[in-house]
Amino acid sequence: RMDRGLFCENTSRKVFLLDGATGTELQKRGMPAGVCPELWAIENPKALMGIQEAYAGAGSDIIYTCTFGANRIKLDEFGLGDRTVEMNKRLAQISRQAAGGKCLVAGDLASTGRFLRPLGDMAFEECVNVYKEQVKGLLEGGVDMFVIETMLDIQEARAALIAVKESCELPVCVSMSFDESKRTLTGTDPVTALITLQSLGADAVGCNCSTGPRLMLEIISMMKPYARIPLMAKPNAGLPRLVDGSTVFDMGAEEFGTYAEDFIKAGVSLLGGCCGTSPEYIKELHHKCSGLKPMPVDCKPYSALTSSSKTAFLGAGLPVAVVGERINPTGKKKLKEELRQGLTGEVRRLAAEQIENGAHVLDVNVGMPGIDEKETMVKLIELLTGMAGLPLCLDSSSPEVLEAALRVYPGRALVNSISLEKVKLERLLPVAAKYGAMFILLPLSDDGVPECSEERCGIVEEVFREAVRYGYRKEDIVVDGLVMTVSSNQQAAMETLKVIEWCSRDFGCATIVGLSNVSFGLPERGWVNTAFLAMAIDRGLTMTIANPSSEVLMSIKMACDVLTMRDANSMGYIS
Ligand code: HCS
Repeated sequence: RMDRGLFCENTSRKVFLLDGATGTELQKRGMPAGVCPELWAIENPKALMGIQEAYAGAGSDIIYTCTFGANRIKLDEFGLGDRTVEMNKRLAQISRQAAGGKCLVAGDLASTGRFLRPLGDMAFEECVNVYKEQVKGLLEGGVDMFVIETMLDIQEARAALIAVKESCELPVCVSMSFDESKRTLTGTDPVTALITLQSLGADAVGCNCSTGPRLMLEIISMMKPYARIPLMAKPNAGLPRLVDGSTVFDMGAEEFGTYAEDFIKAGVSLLGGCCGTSPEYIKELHHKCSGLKPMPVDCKPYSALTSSSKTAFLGAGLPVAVVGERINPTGKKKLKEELRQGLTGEVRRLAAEQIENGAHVLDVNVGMPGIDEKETMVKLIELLTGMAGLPLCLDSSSPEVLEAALRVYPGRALVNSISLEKVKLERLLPVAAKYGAMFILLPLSDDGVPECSEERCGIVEEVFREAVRYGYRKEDIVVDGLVMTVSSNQQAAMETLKVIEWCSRDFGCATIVGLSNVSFGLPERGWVNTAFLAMAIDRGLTMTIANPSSEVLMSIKMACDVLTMRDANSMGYIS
């Protein structure tokens, strides 16, 4: 079986050839329309073995099990749901036999055909469990690795990825399908899909089916600058056409093969074919790829959060991102009352208002007595991902709440927050890391908040050292400058500014600051807060957690973006 480290090493040294189509090849070998393909393959093992042996012979390094529709939900359509484990096991065994030790066998997972909440009615955990059952059968059948393919919905892809990762240590690749608008059916663009799945721990990401090679090349080129992992592509044999009720793929093997070099130059390390391709196409790829090496992983450090439909890049040279702080019951009577009653009108209103006023990320905090925080958090995430499209900042100090939130959040979230406090490091950090979230680092410890900047910077380094053990990089963290009240300590603002400057210029990570503490006890607090924001932006601040409905604050922020060269051609300011 393949080991994840080895997979990464091998795919950086050599282009891995995948197989070609299974479904359209089974049809050529007599599989009638309307039957369950997986059952037909089990009952006609020679047909399946013939296809897979031909792929191995043509040069495929990895063949996929014929289990595309072998999850319980799909098999139930044929009354076969109860045979899920047994069928997956058998189909994996057939592929093992066909591979004959010449190539690897990837256990194939694909869509259930149902939509997850909030688009549909399937609960996230139900979906994870459906995939876990299939994974169990495939593992029993002896697969070397997994591939999750033709995914149309990022949330379903996440569920399948989590199912594999919670079941075994084998490498797992995820391949999405994008249409001509370069989005998945449920609206995810290629970069967002890549960043989301890569941070969740996929070993390779890419695309298959739907388009022919030409459009797929563009999609791969979009992903490449952000890919820290190998990219994969499995295009169809051209764009499908409907002729007399059946689907026809026009591109011949020779023409298909002419794209091989372009794919490799665009950054693909795993290349094969999808619907309409055959062993002949793989032979062409094999021929064209011989002597070609994959492009190196060449991705500059970047900080990014995603929702299911967009990526928010953060960092030097980009406008300061505003994290809307309003979805937090502290001091909000109406919100508290509604949350207690299980109502969401006020949350919707606060979200809409913040989006309208230019928030880039929404913070969600539901920590208050008298409610089930976990249940409320999950409910609000489903609500907000349905309406907002903005990345979320998940704000809870409970590891259980955080894990439930990160599981259902359909992108790469920002966790608020992790400090040097023992419980945070031991309980929150592993959870944030498991889901690949970015996190806000609070420079405080069990002894409290140090007043001087040097001590705070020391804490940043200490927390970061711990985070590195979980795979974190500097670009994955956002340090909170932690401002205290100037009216009780005149040094407070300046010390925070020093932390921000040190992080951006010396340590090299993103920063955030909340504003309201600084002015506590002073008159005309808005002016003090806004002046402080402007000063922090000058020191390199990346984000602020604030109320985007404050006009003065947003106006000064946009003016600062112009003055600090973060707003190209002043476009944000003008509009
Ligand atoms: N591996 C599957 C993908 C279908 S989109 C097949 O049939 O080739």
